[in-house]
Amino acid sequence: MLNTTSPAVPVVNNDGLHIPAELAESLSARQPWISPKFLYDPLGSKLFEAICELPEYYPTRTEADIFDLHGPEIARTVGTGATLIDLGAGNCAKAANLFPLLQPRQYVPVDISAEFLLDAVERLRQRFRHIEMRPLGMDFSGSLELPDSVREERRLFFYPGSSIGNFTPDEARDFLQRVHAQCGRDGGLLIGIDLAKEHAVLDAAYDDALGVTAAFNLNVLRHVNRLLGADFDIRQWRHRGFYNPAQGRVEMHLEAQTVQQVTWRGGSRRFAAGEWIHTENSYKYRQSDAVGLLAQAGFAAARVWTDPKQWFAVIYARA
Ligand code: AVJ
Repeated sequence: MLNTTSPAVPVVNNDGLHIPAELAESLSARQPWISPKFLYDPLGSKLFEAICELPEYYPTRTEADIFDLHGPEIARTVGTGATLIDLGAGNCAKAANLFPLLQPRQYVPVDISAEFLLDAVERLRQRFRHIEMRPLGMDFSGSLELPDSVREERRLFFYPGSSIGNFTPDEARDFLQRVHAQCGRDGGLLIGIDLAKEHAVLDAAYDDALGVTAAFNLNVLRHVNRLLGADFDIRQWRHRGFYNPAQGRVEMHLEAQTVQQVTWRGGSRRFAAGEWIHTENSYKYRQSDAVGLLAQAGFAAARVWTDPKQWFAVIYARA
């Protein structure tokens, strides 16, 4: 858990590995990779906010349209007065838009980007004084242990934006199982999942004309430089973002533009010109597969809402 109250405590992820050790290991692998959770330092979270404004990046807009169109029906389905646990809350904007409809009793936004989250919650507290807010700065990708301060009554997990796409389908099932285990008896999960679509739409969404996604991806190297004391030269790397049809996922990579030696605390590696570091997967699901995944994770009957183009699905799965 990333401890937000005592920064002197070494940051440990949920495999019990210290984050620098986890990073050094993945950078030293035969096929080097960096977990997408490291995209979210304070600047990375802001760059992701900017991505959500891009014309090419349809998921945020499409999901918001679904909530605009079906909000009242969604609220009737999930009920009001819940403990709303927002996984990967970021700027908390998606949940805040639903507050008037869902009227949560307690709001628990969770995000690895703790500093960014706490800023957002400060502003939210001014707007919604009657909702009890318990922000948690933690990495929930490995385990999902919630402190006792999180109410156990009527837990509604909220996992919007297709963040589930960062997991492989197997990992996603395991993760959803852990969410299910935390739901309690009359809880549930409201999740946004990006659907399979025309490849050109996906390619543009993850390699936009302005280069915001490129900046978002490259920024991970700045974050790694700080976390690991590494000396990545950002100018020597190039963003790659595209749909991989064989895997059913968008992939982001960073491509070395020249041969280079990168050094960090306790290690170093030579990258060949043209070598790639894999930084993100974003799986796209067919609606039936998304519903099947929730069932495999132990959830009961699901309700699905989509947009007219069927680009995105909002699903409520009862525990
Ligand atoms: C936050 C993981 C849902 O996969 O679309 C946006 C992250 N990466 N552009 C996604 C992202 C590149 C986003 N998620």
